[in-house]
Amino acid sequence: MDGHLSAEEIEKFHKDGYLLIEDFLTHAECDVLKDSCHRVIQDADFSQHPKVTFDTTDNKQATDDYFITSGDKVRFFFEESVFNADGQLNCPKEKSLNKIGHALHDLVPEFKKVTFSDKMKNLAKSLELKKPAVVQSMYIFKQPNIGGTVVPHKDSSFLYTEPMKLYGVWIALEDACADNGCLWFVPGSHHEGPTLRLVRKEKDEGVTTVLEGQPPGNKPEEYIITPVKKGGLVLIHGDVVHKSEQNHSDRSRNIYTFHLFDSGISKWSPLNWLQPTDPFTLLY
Ligand SMILES: O=C(O)CCC(=O)C(=O)O
Repeated sequence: MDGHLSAEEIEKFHKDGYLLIEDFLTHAECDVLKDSCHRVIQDADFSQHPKVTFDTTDNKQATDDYFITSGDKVRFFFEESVFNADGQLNCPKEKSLNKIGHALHDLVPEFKKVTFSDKMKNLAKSLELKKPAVVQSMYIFKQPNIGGTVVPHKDSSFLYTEPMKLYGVWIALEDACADNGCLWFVPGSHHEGPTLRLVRKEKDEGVTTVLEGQPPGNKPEEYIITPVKKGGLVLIHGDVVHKSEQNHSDRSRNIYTFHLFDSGISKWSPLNWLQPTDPFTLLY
């Protein structure tokens, strides 16, 4: 796999708003990212760490300064259920995290290597992106049994560009199946823009964000389950509706994801929660 898409794959992506590419990374390449993430966690001191959780069902985190200023950092976000009443972790730290974000692609060499690889450049070239800029990256854990739901959403609700030229790259570092919380998509839902926007508001005491509008209202039967084997990549159009369920299994479902937009032909919204401190790094 060298990253180039066939004409059929490109057509399918434009029709459905998402595309599964099997075996994009080798198992060894996946393990390098998992090991690197493990090292980042082991090196972190969580004892004095802010207890910021990440739960897409309530959006509390998005008003938090720790979240809003995480665009150029490696920051840790916890699952809801991992703290005792005294604020201490009730499980090993590597089992407590919901995700790490949002600058792994810039700050951690192993993630940088995969993000800016020739394969990834070929993928973007297949989509004829003029000046793709990488805006954020995340490692999502979906911990065994407690890994939380990601509610139905379009990524464009959070990372808006005008016109919409946002793409998500989502790589399974372990098998993602029905029972450990794989992705579900509403094919074709990318033909309409978002009905919900997370909007940045400057206030006297700092920056906050507000959700404006309504989340997507698709019926359960419109969603197509998308299991992905370790190493598979899902290309996600910014406007396609997708979600994932809680992990009900004893197996984790670790993934690496990042987003890019075509800065050659679209503009980054000044209302996005994420604003570059330095110019976003270009893929090419
Ligand atoms: O990995 C997941 O469960 C959801 C990821 C997702 O929806 C996103 O990053 O937009």
